[in-house]
Amino acid sequence: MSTISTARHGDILIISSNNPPVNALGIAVREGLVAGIEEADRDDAVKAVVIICEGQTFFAGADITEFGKPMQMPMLPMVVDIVENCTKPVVAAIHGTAFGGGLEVALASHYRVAVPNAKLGVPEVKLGLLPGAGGTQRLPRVAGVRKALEMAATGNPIGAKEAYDCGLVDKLIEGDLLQHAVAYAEEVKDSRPLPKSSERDQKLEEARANPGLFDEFRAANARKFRGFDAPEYNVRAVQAAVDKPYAQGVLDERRLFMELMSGTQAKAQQYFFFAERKASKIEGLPEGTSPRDIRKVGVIGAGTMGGGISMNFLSAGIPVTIVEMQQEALDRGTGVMLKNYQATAAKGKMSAEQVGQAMGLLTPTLKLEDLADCDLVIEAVFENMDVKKEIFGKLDGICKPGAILASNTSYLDVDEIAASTSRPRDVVGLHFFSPANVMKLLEVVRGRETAPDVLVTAMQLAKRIKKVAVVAGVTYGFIGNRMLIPRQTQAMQLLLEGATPAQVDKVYTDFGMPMGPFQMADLAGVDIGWHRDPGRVENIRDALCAADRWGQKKSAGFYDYDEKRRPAPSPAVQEIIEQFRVKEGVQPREISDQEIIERTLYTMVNEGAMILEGGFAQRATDIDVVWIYGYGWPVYRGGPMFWADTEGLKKIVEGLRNQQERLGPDFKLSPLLVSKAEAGEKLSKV
Ligand code: 3H9
Repeated sequence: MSTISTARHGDILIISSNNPPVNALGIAVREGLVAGIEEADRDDAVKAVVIICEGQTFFAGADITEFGKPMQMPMLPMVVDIVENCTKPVVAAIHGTAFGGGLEVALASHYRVAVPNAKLGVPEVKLGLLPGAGGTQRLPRVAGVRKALEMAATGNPIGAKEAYDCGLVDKLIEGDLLQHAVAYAEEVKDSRPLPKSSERDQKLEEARANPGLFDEFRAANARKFRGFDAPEYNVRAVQAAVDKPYAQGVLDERRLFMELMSGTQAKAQQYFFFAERKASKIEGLPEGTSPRDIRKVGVIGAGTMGGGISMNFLSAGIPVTIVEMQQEALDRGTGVMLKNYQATAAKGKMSAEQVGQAMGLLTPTLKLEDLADCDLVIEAVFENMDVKKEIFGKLDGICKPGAILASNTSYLDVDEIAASTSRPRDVVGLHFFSPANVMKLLEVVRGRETAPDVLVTAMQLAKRIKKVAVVAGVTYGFIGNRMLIPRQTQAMQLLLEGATPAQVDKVYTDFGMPMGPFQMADLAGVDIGWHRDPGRVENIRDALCAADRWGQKKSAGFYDYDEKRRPAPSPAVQEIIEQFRVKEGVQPREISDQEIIERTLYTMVNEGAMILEGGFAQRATDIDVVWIYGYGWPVYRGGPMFWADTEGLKKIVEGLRNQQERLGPDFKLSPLLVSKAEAGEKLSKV
């Protein structure tokens, strides 16, 4: 069956695309569209055209897999011009997602009709790009400059109703889309002149009268756009639509598009697009493995983690039984959950009714036995192997056969936990990241004996609760936290040798991270994992904890905090650091930013390579997904493995070798990293 087919409905020509999964505008679609429009132009019997797509969606954009390959004619900008210049009225019939190049085809059509649940957007900015087929010039002319700016620079789509309200959609269709689109085409078939988006000017007037609008938009979004190239390019392209004639604006758009396309950020963001989608694919599963049915979930522990984890399921409409040991802790935990929901409702992101519905699915209890009918139980108590083993031993006796028993441990050996049950095949790690109701990442820890269907269930469930799941092997800290260890160790060591927390953290924020290692420690709690003996002070961290400097929660950690939680360098911390220098006989020296990068980021890359070597991650892209979704690695740097490739593996190995002595006797270079560097290969391809 051909990708694009045409059919007649009386005097209306229907051009229909069938290019699963998302009707991307690959070469066959582009050729077919042109042929369809030519057919309409040629044939006097055709009075109007409907462009429609089969399957899940209208064209979801250019075919991203073609990027970076030699361009094939006709290119999309030519195709949309051909659509707009068709001598018969063209109606775009939209369902699903009219995204990117897809919306550009719709904008070039003379009319747009859409079903109410359709979404329209130009998400190119999320791929480090801008709409490059006239979208930045036509969208402001059709939807208005403010709307176009917002859509192009953020990449967020709008719903069909909003699109109708701003003039982007001419008619909302209830019922059969094709039938109504054909009827609409009949209505407009004799209407002339044809409304060409590129010729419309009226909606640009407001912005022409208010040239400050663009700088206001930049200022209002400065934080969100920090570090990214593409949002500013999108703003400039939309500005060109206002400042210049259409023909000139299109040339500006093309130039800006090509500049972005050739940059590293676009490559990183496109790499990440595919990395994220690859993460859900599990290697080595028997064919046809089907998931278990999860209708009811149990969560043990109503603390910050347990509460956050529960909210994910409640929000997805899955009932949760939550267990605590004391009534007071149970009440506190469920109270926090309700408050969190209410805060979301106050922001208008949830209705009071939805809050009621979610909380109505929650059953708080003090009895572990109440988990007997749960299909999945997630343990979220504190990190102590003995406690976890005891709980899993009890669950083994309580839970129904086939129930999945999961631990939310962030470091501990899932195999050892599994061995405390008689059903290790049903045990899996589900490592949520804090705050668990917000963070998108889920590490699914595959134990030695974890059954394939348990793994499949976990990955599918992650989708249901809107998480991005990555499979990790059993190793201390799994993927993310294991890589954090050398980074935190070296960051602490750098303090001793002469750096300040602020200097180290600034290297990270300049790099594009939301915070550095010490800001992160203060946020998470400096006391996490502390032995709790103020008399035992063996390192800077112990000293901070002993001095009650546990981080933001105590308004003191590596920084001092004011009542608005704004950090300031702390003389007390500096004194503690100096005491340790004296104690260990360390002479402070000037530390360069490059050394901070080599000792904390290069070591992370090295650890990532060792994780790959050990088979604890399925692929390098998974490591990058973990760091982008779990730790705020800037997506425009593509994750630590991708970044290492852009930095150059030879340079990384050299940097690590230069630092070898300072990295200490336990530091080992990853043989995989070295061999890739020597062979001139890439790490992110593993
Ligand atoms: C553009 O248009 C540039 C132009 O302005 C200018 C050009 C000159 N191409 O996400 P899913 C694959 S840039 C190729 O899991 P969902 C995807 O990899 C483009 N492949 O489904 C996956 O493959 P696999 C602007 C694509 O239902 C499969 O489709 N457009 C493309 O959760 C299913 O994807 C965008 O950025 C593509 N454009 O979500 C839209 N899109 O099964 C990007 C998807 O092998 N796409 N695939 O893993 C999306 O946002 C979502 O895919 C969508 C569906 C919402 C459409």
